[in-house]
Amino acid sequence: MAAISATLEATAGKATSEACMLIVFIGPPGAGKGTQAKRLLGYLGIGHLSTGDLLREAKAAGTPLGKLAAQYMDHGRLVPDSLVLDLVDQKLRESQFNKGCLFDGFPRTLAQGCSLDASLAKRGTPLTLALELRADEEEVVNRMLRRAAEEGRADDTPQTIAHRFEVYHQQTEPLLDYYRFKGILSVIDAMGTPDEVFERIKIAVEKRRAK
Ligand code: B4P
Repeated sequence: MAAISATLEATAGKATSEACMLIVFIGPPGAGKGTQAKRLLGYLGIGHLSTGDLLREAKAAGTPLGKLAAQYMDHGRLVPDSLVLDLVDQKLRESQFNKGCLFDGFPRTLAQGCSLDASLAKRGTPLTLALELRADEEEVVNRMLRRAAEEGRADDTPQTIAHRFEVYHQQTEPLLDYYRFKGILSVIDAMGTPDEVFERIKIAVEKRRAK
């Protein structure tokens, strides 16, 4: 946590002098966070920080952190906050985040959300928007089972998917009230084609920009 603050403080001058968009994507597994992130990044030209991607890269590279993370991910559990926060800190050192960041799949617990807010408060650039991607459980389970058939991702088995939903309801959903209370939550209907969902996201982003 202290390390994240130091990193963000180091880039504070640059970030505060420009319109800095800091957006969080929250949604159940398979809601399309990664899919929509790619589209939104092209639209806004800000940096992308996906903790899921970072953890999968660490796992594929066989780093000590990756090996440890795999023990949680492969069973549909959240990787411990301390590991995730260290990873985020390292990534945020990159200059691609000076103009803003799309946090994809992070934060996923209230503790992660509070750590992020404390860091952002120090550099005077609070989160701009939290986007909740809301989709029917049956639909997203089918999406992940299709992905399992196409990509063979280790955590896309029916049993693990069920556990990831439990974890989402218990540990991640409380963040929605947290952001609602702060007045920055926007709920996006994530049913429909990726293009339809993206149109809704663009409207929410532009509404926020206009404020
Ligand atoms: P993530 O990588 O964040 O993945 P996800 O929740 O499974 O998927 P996402 O919502 O991004 O769905 P996607 O676009 O891929 O997390 C994986 C694991 O990493 C976690 O379970 C946890 O163990 C660990 N982890 C990550 N972040 C963490 C953190 N902060 N703290 C602790 N642990 C953490 O879409 C899914 C599929 O649907 C794709 O195949 C896509 O092509 C398809 N699809 C998407 N939108 C569609 C649409 N509109 N219509 C039809 N198909 C669609």
